[in-house]
Amino acid sequence: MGKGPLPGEMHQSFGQEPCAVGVCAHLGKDDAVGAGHRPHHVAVAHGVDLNKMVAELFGKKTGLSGGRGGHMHLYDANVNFFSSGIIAEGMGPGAGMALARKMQGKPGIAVAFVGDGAANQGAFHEVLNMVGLWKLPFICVIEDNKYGVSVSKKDSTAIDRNSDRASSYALAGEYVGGNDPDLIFAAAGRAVERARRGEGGTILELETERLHGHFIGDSGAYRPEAERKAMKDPIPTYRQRLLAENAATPADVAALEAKVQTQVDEAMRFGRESAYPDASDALQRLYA
Ligand SMILES: Cc1ncc(C[n+]2csc(CCOP(=O)(O)OP(=O)(O)O)c2C)c(N)n1
Repeated sequence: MGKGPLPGEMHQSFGQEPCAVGVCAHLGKDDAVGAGHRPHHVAVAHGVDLNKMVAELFGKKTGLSGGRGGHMHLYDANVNFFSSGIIAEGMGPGAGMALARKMQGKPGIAVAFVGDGAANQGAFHEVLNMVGLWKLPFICVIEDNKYGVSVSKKDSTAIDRNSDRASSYALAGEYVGGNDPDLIFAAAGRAVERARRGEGGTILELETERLHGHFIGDSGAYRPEAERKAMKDPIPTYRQRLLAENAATPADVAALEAKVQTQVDEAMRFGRESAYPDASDALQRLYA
């Protein structure tokens, strides 16, 4: 941790890709998206500039925030995307962006991605109350990977499904099991259409998997062996499904993977080869 070219620790999203893709496929540039401390899958799915995002992870001058934000604090105004290391921080600013759109009569909705742990934070409940009261075009997506660091959802949350809390806030609530991109896409479509029609917000809780530890270096030894073995990587699983259902040919899949690999290689090259910010830059953009 902290010894390689990436400064600080890294919270990865392996396994949670279906949540990001299934929701963001319904969104455009007018829609604001806020993510948490594990934001990269959501950022990529919402169209954040990949080169600048990777440069930001490397702490480089060409990064989204000039290397100041690091891997948790990503900001891309071009697509209305932000993320924060403060748990549930997407809620307040996200609902604010929904309120601004409603008051100014501007198009777009706001979506906040939070974890199941974040759903026990005060901001989650306070914000959802206002979202319900003011019928804001806002969706709270809970990525239920069943853990907050090393504490399991069943040891920290009074009810099985946070989506059941929706009626307390005059919101719609839906739970999607199975980390299935198609089911997530369908449920997200219902929530997005509802928000766009002005009918109010939704708690969309998505069962997913955190395939790795909480951060790089966390072995996840606190998880029962059987639970760890049962986890499935959704990407090869979906590839198999596409092929089995003849929705894509092996050549289609290979071409898509090659295209993505080229984009990733280019972003890595851009990030590695970019310069670090000048030391004299450290005190810029500070507000006292
Ligand atoms: C307000 C606040 N409290 C505590 C922390 C420390 N912290 C970082 S990640 C985390 C657990 C988050 O769990 P969850 O919301 O389920 O997200 P996941 O890591 O599973 O994606 C905590 C408590 C923090 N960053 N912010």
